[in-house]
Parts: sequence; C-alpha cells; structure tokens
Amino acid sequence: TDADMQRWREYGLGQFIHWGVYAIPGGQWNGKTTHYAAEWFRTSGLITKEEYDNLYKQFNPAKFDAKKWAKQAKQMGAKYMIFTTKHHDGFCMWPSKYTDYTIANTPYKSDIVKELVDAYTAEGIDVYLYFSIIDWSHPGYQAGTAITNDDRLNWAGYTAISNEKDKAGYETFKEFTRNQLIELLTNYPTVKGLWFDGSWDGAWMKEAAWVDALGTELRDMHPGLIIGSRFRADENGKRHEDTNGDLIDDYDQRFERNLPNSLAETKGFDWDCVMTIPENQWGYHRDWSLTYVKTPYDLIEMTVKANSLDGNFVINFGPDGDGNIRQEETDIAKSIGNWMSVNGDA
Ligand code: FUL
Repeated sequence: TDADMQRWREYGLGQFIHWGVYAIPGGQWNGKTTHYAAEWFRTSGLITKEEYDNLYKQFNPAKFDAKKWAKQAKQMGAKYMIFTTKHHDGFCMWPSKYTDYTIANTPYKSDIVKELVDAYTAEGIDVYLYFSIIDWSHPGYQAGTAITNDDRLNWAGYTAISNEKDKAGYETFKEFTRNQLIELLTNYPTVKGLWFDGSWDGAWMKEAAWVDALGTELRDMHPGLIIGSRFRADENGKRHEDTNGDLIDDYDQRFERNLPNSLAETKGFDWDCVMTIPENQWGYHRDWSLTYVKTPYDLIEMTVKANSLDGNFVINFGPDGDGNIRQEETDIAKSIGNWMSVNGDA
C-alpha cells in the first residue's frame, strides 16, 4: 500500500545478511581457496555435491546471538534488514515442512529466521526475507537442468526444460516454491516484504502469468507486503520498463552494486542498492585479502549517493559458520553508525 511504500522510502540505510551452510567452508576446502563468491561454494569445483549437501549436518553456530546482531545493526543506523532464508543451494534457515534440507535437521535445530525476526523487530528494524527462486536441492528444479561443477556460470544450463518429465518436475518445483512462500508469511507475520533472487532462471521467466498470480495471492494473505522486482522477469530479464504500469513489483532491485548517477536514470522508480563490503563476496569468505575491501568512507559515500537519488542503500554482512560477525564488519558497522548518529536521521 502507499503507506507501506512511504515507510520503505524513508529507510535510507539497510543491512543485508547472507548466512547459510556455505559459511562453514567460507570459500576454502582442503587447503584450496575459491575466488568466486563464497555463497556459491557448492559450484566452486573444490567440493563435491555430496560433501556440500552433507555440510548442514555440522551446522551448529554456538556463537550466534540474534540480539547482538540486531543491536549492532541498530547502532549502525539500519532501518531494515534483509535475511537469506534460502540461498541458491536450497538450504532453509527455517524449519520448512516441505523439505528435510533445513535448520531443523542440523545440530543447531532452532529456527534462525524466527530468532532474527524477533530480535530485529524488537529493535524497531523492519525485516525482509531474501528468497532464492533458484534451488539446487529440489529434484523438480534440477529435472530441467544439468548443474555440474563445470557449468556454474552457464545460465542457459538452468533453463532447458526439454521433455515432459522435466515439465512435470518443474510443476512440482513451482508448487514447492509457492508452499514455502506461504509458509514463510504464515510463520513470520511481522515481516514487511520479500527480496527475491534468481528469477533469471529461464524456466521461471516463462511463468510470468503464474508468478503474477502468486504475487497477488501473497499480497492478499499479507496486506501491505512489499515485493522486490526480482520476483518476476520476462525473457529479456526486463521488468518495470515493459509492463505499462501494470506492476506487481514494489521496488526495483536493478541497481545491485551499480548505483545510478542521476534521477533521470532511476526513472522515478523506487529502488534499493545492495552492496558487499569485499568485492563479490556475500557469504562469509575466510580470506578478505583476495579483494579490495570497502572502507567506511566508501560505504558512507555510496549511502549518500543512493539517498540523494531517492534510493535505499543496503550493506551486506556475512557471518561465519560459528555465528560470529567478523571484527572488520563490526568495526565498519560502528564507523557508519558514528556517522549516521551525527548526520543520519536516526
Ligand atoms: C545474486 C546472488 O547470486 C548472490 O549470491 C547474492 O545473493 C546477490 C545478492 O544476488 O544474484
């Protein structure tokens, strides 16, 4: 609704958190390091699928303290937080009843999504759920694909649904996705919105009408729900531009790590820009010396730029497998908070 979008427009600064089983290897396995994004570790070639798919049996973040994270985010000046409920690997940080590949079957057992929703809400920070359409763990999803360790960047490999068996598999995947989204909104009724990812998946793009209907269904069950533009993509990956004002999208996720330079470029859309601290690493990577690590000044400058062009800026954190936010991120959060407390509208 207008009131919800108005609230969204006034956030200014947000926090993203990428956390999942990929935090256990942290980009390294058997003495080898991947330079590619640590949250894509299942496809790094350094680990077999079997090894990766068993990692969750070790997930037991003893240091995880949702309240501590929420306090830190509050001090930083974040007004909203986006959390990875499920990344591309398909591992669910909540106890989904539609798959066994969830937090409930780890030694940790507790519902991490609930802990975070409660802790951030208590600090007055709005919570949004990141949800990946791509799900490498679902048999129906993979029916139409052939994801090997070699074709990790072959997007086309995600799209080919060439026979009836694949089609039937994809139908079960669509139903699974719908069930999980309904489950999330049912379990966490205070969340404000959904931040989607992976809609570049070719089969999903062909489902625009079904996706629109699902968007309407989700909005009907959760009044005021805000949905990011990556929920839907047409076959060219274009969204707002070609829908003639008939939008199911509330805001545009197009400017990921790529800030616009003028109001003309934003075309009046509501938008946010999500940003990593090191280059190209969203999940925890053990070795930050591999890339340039943004300074607090870099991030504040980007926040100012985004806000001046009517967008929100969202800084990503990647906690480790034990549930620690690394010292560098803690220090950056503190510096940004210092600036925000003087110059932000906190
Ligand atoms: C991308 C993903 O592939 C990355 O891993 C990350 O989640 C980023 C925010 O979106 O599409």
